[in-house]
Amino acid sequence: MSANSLDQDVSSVAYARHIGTAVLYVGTDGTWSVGRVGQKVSEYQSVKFNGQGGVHDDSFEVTALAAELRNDGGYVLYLQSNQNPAQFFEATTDAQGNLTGAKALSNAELFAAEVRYGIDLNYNGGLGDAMVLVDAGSVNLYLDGLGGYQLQQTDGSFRPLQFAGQAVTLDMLEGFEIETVVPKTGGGYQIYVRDEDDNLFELGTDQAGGVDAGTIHTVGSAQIAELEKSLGEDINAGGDTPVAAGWTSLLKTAGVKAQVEALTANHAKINHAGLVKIVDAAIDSAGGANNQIGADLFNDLKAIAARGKELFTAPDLAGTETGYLLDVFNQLVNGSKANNFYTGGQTQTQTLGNLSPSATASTLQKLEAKWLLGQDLPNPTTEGDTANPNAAAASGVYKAFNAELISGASAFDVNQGSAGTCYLLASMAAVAQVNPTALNSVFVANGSSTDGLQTWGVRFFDTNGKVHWVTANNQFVVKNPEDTETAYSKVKGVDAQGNQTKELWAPLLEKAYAQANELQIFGRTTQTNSMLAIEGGLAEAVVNVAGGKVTTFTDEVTTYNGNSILQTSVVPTGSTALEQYTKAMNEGKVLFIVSGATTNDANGAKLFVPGHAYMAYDADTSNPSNTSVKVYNPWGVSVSTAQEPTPTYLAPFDMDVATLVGTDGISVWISV
Ligand SMILES: [Ca+2]
Ligand SMILES: [Ca+2]
Ligand SMILES: [Ca+2]
Repeated sequence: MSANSLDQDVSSVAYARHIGTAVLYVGTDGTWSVGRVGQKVSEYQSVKFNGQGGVHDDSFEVTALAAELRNDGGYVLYLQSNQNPAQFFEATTDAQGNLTGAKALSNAELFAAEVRYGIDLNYNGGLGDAMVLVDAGSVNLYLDGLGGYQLQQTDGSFRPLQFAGQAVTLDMLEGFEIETVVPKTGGGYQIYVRDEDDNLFELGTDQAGGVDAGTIHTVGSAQIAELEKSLGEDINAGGDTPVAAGWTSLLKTAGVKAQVEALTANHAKINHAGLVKIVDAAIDSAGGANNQIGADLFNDLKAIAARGKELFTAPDLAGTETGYLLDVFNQLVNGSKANNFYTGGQTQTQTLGNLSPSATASTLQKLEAKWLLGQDLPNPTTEGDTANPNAAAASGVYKAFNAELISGASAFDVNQGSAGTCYLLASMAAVAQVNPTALNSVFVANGSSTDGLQTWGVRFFDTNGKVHWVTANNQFVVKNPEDTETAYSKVKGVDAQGNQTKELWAPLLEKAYAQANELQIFGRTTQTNSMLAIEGGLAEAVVNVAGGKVTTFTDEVTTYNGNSILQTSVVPTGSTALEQYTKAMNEGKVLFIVSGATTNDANGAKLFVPGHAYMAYDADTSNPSNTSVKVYNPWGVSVSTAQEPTPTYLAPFDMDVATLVGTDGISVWISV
């Protein structure tokens, strides 16, 4: 039950690293294989050098990023230097995976490859040499194709942001985000940068964009308020600009002003439907999809966002007000890491970009679709459940499902489909089972939109415990359009009386997790809006769904993925790990299980399989000191019946906590 085995079990099982025109697959030992989409994993070809397989990310000190199909039936591999992340290579193989050549890519060749295959190989947020807008304000800030920050001049030309004569790049500022740039009186710029703990820093540059190290200092909250006043900008996106009487007179777009005034008459608040009307009015007032929205409209939308705290209403299912609408409207208006791309349920993304005066009405419409209408559906492609050796790279199409969101939340509403999301579904099952009302604060019901689809606001916690929201609709992936069940988490549940139901919450939460992954908040290896990117994980999903922390007991404190929400603990003096798990179980805490080995019951039904996550719950909630749990497999309920006395696997099944904890290859994590 070492902490190490855990990491290999669920996080480091074999997985498809990229699926484009071909599949790049990484085995349990880290070796590369290539295959065609739709082939089974067993049919993939290992990548071979001089006839020998076993090539991995350290063999030549290059990490494989993607494989694509060549016209001659072979493959092309895109590779990144481990030493110098700015250096990329292209290698070719024949149809059997034998390496036939490799060359370093020039910047122009890197850009061409990005555009050709629609992959952001260097993670600058764009394809090719296109400039990516990072922040629109009195000075627009962009990233160039190589990830270097560029300040836009009033004449439209660009100046690179520099530090000690070096271009400042995205990589250099890891962990920091540039909030806003303003012109400095007397020339140059003031740049406001925020770190992951929300501390704000100010730094000054000279006229050429060179940072003067001597000017760097922190900015306190009182100063932020002063700055917001003087700049007229909501720097910390707090939405807390006071709503003064007659404030709407500053809105310059007639259609938007009229909507806001109608919606807020008699101090009424703006709900989701109202906010959609406002954005629709904004799109209409631009007068054509290809027209730029202009500074007036852009500033109007910013003025509404800046007052969001007072203007918006977004109660969760328990009736408690949330920051949902303010959060998503801020992403829409003030920019978001997730605005780099629009996926829309397709297998290839399009570049999108943040809103700015020069953005078109069509961009605004896409941002509305993404943040308010739940239409930016994840890329449906997955590699499949990695616990299943027959998994094949699969794609699918989206279809609307109409059912209740929740009918008696419980673990039995969780039925994993063919995506490798066991860790997420086990987490969801655990939260629903031990605290069914916890789900009420996860969702805001928006009702039906004009497209006839239902949407919900869906809440997640990031690795720092900060709340984020996305909007998700009731469309889910099916393998074939005529299918009546989803391909991934199923629209299938059990109500409080134990009757079969159709419920949407589990598939909604699974899909929304992929959407939120694009906000770069879960610390995952691939942070795209795709089902593939959320395959494989650990107990952190418990925290992403319900907040708090999770821990397991080992002989020393270890942090996983550099992530304090997932940290092992040492057993308190005078106690045992078994006592701690038993106590947690009886107190209604979440029990998340990672399995690294196969265990069968006496009749041969599977209890545990390797590389899979489970949850367990108190077998007797009326007894505060029982020592037995029921273990649930997120694959769904599967019990012994007269027709089928020995099903393939059992869920739920009974087990003593001591047996569970003592089972070879099992790790148990508890919420704290
Ligand atoms: Ca790029
Ligand atoms: Ca239910
Ligand atoms: Ca109990």
